[in-house]
Amino acid sequence: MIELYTSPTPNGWKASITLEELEIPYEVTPIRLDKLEQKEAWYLKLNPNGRIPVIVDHDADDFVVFESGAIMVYLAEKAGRLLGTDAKSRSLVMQWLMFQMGGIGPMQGQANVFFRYAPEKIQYAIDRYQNETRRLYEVLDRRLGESEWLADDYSLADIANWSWVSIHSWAGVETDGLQHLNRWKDAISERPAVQRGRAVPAAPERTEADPGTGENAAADAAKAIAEQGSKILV
Ligand SMILES: N[C@@H](CCC(=O)N[C@@H](CS)C(=O)NCC(=O)O)C(=O)O
Repeated sequence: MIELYTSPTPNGWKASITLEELEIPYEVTPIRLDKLEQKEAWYLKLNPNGRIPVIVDHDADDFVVFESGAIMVYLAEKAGRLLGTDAKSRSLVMQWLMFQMGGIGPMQGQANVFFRYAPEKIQYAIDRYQNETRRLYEVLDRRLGESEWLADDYSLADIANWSWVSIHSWAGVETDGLQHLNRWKDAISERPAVQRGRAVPAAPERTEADPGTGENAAADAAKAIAEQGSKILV
C-alpha cells in the first residue's frame, strides 16, 4: 500500500492522478498547508523540504519519496507504464517532465504568488512571471501541434504539465489562441482517472471552530506560509 501525503494543489494532483492512472491502491493523508502541517517536525522527517507531496511505500520497507517528479517516476517504474518503452521514448517523457519541473511549475507558481497573494502589488514581477508562463505554454502548444501527446504516447509528461495548465486562470494566464494546447487540455480533462486524481484530497469538513480550507484554501495557505516564513528553517 502506498500512503500519499498531499493537498489540493498541482504538485499534489501530479501524484494522485499518476496513482489513479496506474491503478495503484493508495491511502491519502491530507496535509493542511494553511496550518503549516508541512513544516512540522514529523513531516520534515519525510520531506526535509517541508512541502507536499510525499509518498511512503509500505510494501517496500516504508520507503519514502519526496519531489513530485521523483514520485511519478517511482510509481511508473513500479507499474511499468506511463514512462516510455525504449530509451528514446523514455527520454522524451523525461524531457517534457523536466520541462514542467524546471519551467512551468516554478514560473506559474511565482505568477500565483505575485498575482494572487503578495501583500504588495509589484507589476514588474506579475508581468515577468505571467509572460514567462505564457511563453512556456506556447512551447507546449508548438509541440502539441506536431504530436498528440508531449512524448510518443500519453505519459507522466502529460499528467505533470496538465496539472499546472489546468489552473492557468488562477495565475492570471490565459490560453487563448493556443489551439493545440487547448485540444490536449480538454482531452486529458475527460479522462476518468484524471478526474478522480484531481479530486484528491477531499475537502476537509468545516466547523465553526475550524472553518477549514475552501475557495480560499490556496490564499490562506500562502498567507500562513508568508507570515511564518521567517521562522521556518527550510
Ligand atoms: N519541487 C517540489 C515542489 C513542491 C511544492 O512546492 N509544493 C507546494 C504545493 S504545490 C507546497 O507544499 N507548498 C507549501 C509550502 O511552500 O510550504 C515538488 O515538485 O514536489
